Amino acid sequence: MGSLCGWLLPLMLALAAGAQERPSYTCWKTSQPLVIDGKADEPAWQDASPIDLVDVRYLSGDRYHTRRTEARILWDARYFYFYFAAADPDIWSTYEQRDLPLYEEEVVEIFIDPDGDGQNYAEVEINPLNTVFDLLLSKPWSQGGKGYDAWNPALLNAVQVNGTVGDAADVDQGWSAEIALPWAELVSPLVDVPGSQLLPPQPGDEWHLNLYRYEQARRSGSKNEVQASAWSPVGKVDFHVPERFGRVIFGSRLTAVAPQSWGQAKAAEKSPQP
Ligand SMILES: [Ca+2]
Ligand SMILES: [Ca+2]
Ligand SMILES: [Ca+2]
Repeated sequence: MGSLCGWLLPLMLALAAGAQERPSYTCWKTSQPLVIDGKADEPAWQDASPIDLVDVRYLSGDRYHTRRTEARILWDARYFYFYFAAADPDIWSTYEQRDLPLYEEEVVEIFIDPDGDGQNYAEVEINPLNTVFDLLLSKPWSQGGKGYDAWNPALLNAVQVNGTVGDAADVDQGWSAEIALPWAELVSPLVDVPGSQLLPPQPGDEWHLNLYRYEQARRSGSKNEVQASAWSPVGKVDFHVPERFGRVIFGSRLTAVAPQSWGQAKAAEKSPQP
């Protein structure tokens, strides 16, 4: 009995956590076109629910890094829109050509697995120099997946830097990124990303995705201190964990609804409101 409980109970808890305890987000449809300039000053962005990224390593979903990251998501008939705002006292990046390994430096990242099968997903990264790394994957690297960086969708992307990129002598405020991914670009002969999902999605459709950030505090003469953040934490510093992606439900209109972080969802389960 003891040995049975010893492995069965943790397994059941792990299965339950994987099946249920992931954040969800209602992604509202914007009726006004967005100006992709790296700024979220459009009314649609102001009404979209903010997501606070958490430390990717802790499944509790309630550990935050000192350099905070906020994200918002919107959609319309042509585009899937993402906005990140990253607090950062020392902004730096060096890569200026598409598909260089931006993840070695400072970057925000979007992973999209529309049908949630854990395979055939898209990865889009952008750094403070407005350089893009975009890739399709057949499945996670840990499962022998193949990556196709020949996928170069016609993104609209812009960043705003409140400070200077690459100057360690001054103190920066942070940087923001605004990205519009055309739905049509998810169709590729390289990898079947949409699967059975409709493009553009229909109101009520649910997709799986995650949002990440690498923030690297530079240390002279020693290894950088890395702060890795996620919308849905995965329990380790590995972003290729599609079974942990959060759930995005497409809404039909723009409205202000309080977002629910994963930590808040857990708290609500423990103490249901009357
Ligand atoms: Ca804008
Ligand atoms: Ca930094
Ligand atoms: Ca690419």
